[in-house]
Order: sequence, then structure tokens, then C-alpha cells
Amino acid sequence: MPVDFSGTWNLISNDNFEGYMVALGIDFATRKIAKMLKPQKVIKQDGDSFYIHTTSTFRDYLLQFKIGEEFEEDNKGLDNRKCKSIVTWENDKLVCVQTGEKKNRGWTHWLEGDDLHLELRCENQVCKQVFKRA
Ligand code: VL7
Repeated sequence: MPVDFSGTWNLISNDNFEGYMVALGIDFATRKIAKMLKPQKVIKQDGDSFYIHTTSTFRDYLLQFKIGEEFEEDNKGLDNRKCKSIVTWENDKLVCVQTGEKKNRGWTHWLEGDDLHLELRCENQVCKQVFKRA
């Protein structure tokens, strides 16, 4: 049985989000607002199909994908760059590789105790987020 990430999750910590945003080329004014946010994630996992809706008072981002199927990601409202993305299981971790203009771009989700963890990577920057069930 795979891990089930389904649920509603609230951000409780956000380490080096600033470095990650700088690596993505997000402008100063947007970063100032973005780093104050406490986003919520709603995840729906149905077999190989995932729905991950990240919401905040400023911007929302919806991602839907199937495990092992490459898709075009537009990152609309984030850095707005297009990339080719693919999400796979690595043991109990959900790993996304985002191939495009930015090197080493991707993210990994996993569960630790009652918490949802997310590592966001871009170039030489790693942002670490932790979420608790709402
Ligand atoms: C999504 C933000 C910084 C722009 C606004 C910040 C709004 C709320 O990709 C992500 O999650 C994956 C895994 O769960 C699913 O898509 C993280 C937030 C990354 C990057 C860009 C700052 C402006 C944050 C949407």
C-alpha cells in the first residue's frame, strides 16, 4: 500500500523560501509578500492520480498529474516558466523533476509522523517546508 498524502495541510515552517525564490528569479516586491504567507495544501490522491492545490491569500497554484506520466507545467502565478515535469515514487517519497531553463529544479514530498514534508529545489537552493493537518 502506498503512502496516502490526501488531506488538508497547513504550513508550519518554511526554511530558505527566500533563497528558493531568488533562484527562481522572483522579484523583491513579490518575495516580500510571498514570504509572509502561510499556504494551505489540499491533496487528493486516487491511485496514480494526484491533485495538489496550494492556496494562499495572494496566489493559488493547482497541479494535477499521474505518476510516471510527463506533463507540461506552466508554473502560472509562480515564476511563469514552462517546464516538463514528471512525478515518480522513490520508496515512500513522491519525487518531481521539473526539466526546463532552471537546473536541478524539482520537489519531494514525504510524510514524517503526522507531518507532511516538502523539499523544493532550484539550482543550488533548497527550501524545506513542513505542514500539519488542518
Ligand atoms: C508552490 C512558490 C515562488 C512565486 C507567490 C507565492 C505563492 C502559494 O510547487 C509547489 O508545490 C508542489 C508540491 O506540493 C505542487 O505544485 C510549491 C509554491 C512555490 C514559488 C514563486 C512567489 C509568489 C505560494 C501558491
